[in-house]
Amino acid sequence: MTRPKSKTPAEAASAETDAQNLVDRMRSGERRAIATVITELERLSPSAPPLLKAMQPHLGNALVVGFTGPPGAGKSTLVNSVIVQLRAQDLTIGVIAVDPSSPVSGGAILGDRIRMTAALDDEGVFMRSLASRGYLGGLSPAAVRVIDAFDAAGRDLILLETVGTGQSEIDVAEVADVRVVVLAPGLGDDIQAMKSGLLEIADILVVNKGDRPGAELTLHQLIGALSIRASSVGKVPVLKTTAITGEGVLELVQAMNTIGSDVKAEGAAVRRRRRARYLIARAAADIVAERVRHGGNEGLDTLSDQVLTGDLSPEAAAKKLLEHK
Ligand SMILES: Nc1nc2c(ncn2[C@@H]2O[C@H](COP(=O)(O)OP(=O)(O)OP(=O)(O)O)[C@@H](O)[C@H]2O)c(=O)[nH]1
Ligand SMILES: [Mg+2]
Repeated sequence: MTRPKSKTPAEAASAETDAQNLVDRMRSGERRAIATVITELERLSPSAPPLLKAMQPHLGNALVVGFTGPPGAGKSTLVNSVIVQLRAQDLTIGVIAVDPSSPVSGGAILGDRIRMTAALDDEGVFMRSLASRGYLGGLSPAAVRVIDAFDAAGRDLILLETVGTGQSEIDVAEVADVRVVVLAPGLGDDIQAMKSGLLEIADILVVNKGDRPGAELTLHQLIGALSIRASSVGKVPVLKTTAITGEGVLELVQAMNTIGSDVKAEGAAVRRRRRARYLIARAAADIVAERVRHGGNEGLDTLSDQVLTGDLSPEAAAKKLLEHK
């Protein structure tokens, strides 16, 4: 294998200038520049480090709003309605849809394009779909880099859609400034949500498909479920929307703004640190998975034997594995 040659100082300087130019063009609203930056960051290409460096002074202004919930609850349709409202206020938006591969709607990126029609032909909206494969339906570290690209491009809001199953809801909780949990009447989603911990992470709870029978019932069940949690009473708005008509969406946007301004008051550093912390946790998990996968690791073999013989608990072995350099 040939090692990549390290850059000469002249090459490094020119890479820095190129990155700076690209970031400047992105900040002036040039769509092709945004697309290029996102692609380079997603791939972690050689130009990614200078780009990240050039983006640094411009990070921390955008509000990241995560939309999560069961497949087919109407997240994409709702995001589309939210975009319409935000555009009426002249705010610029970046949208990240993590391809859910949902069996309900087919989960295709194409489907999102159809439902997010507000994003088409509008200079103020830039949409990017990402695959979640390989991340247990969760968010990939690439999604965080796309958030940074939109942030550096000066977008006011970044809307992030993920399916709330397993890992992804936790990921959304970690990287989003405001977490909107979207449910719909029927299908027992409400009960499932309570079990799966979706309620735990919600800053705003939405019962979408308000036009469907059972919407009121679901709304009251949720308010009931929240009232058991003293910490959530009066803090988590429970709203009803009909994404296909836009009903209730203005109230949702108002709630997003109210919570968003509280979060923004924490300062950009707090929010960016949260994103960095998530990336570190993800990288750490990858390192551990890699160590475990690689058989023939002497330390791991010894630990496995000790667990087998009962000399070590799996938890104690895991701690030792983490200490192992
Ligand atoms: N009746 C009714 N249907 C809706 C509403 N919102 C969305 N839908 C429909 O519900 C279906 C699923 O909507 P999506 O927006 O794709 O749902 P999603 O949560 O993004 O789905 P996944 O991304 O696959 O998890 C579509 O057929 C929508 O037209 C609503 O307010 N009322
Ligand atoms: Mg969707």
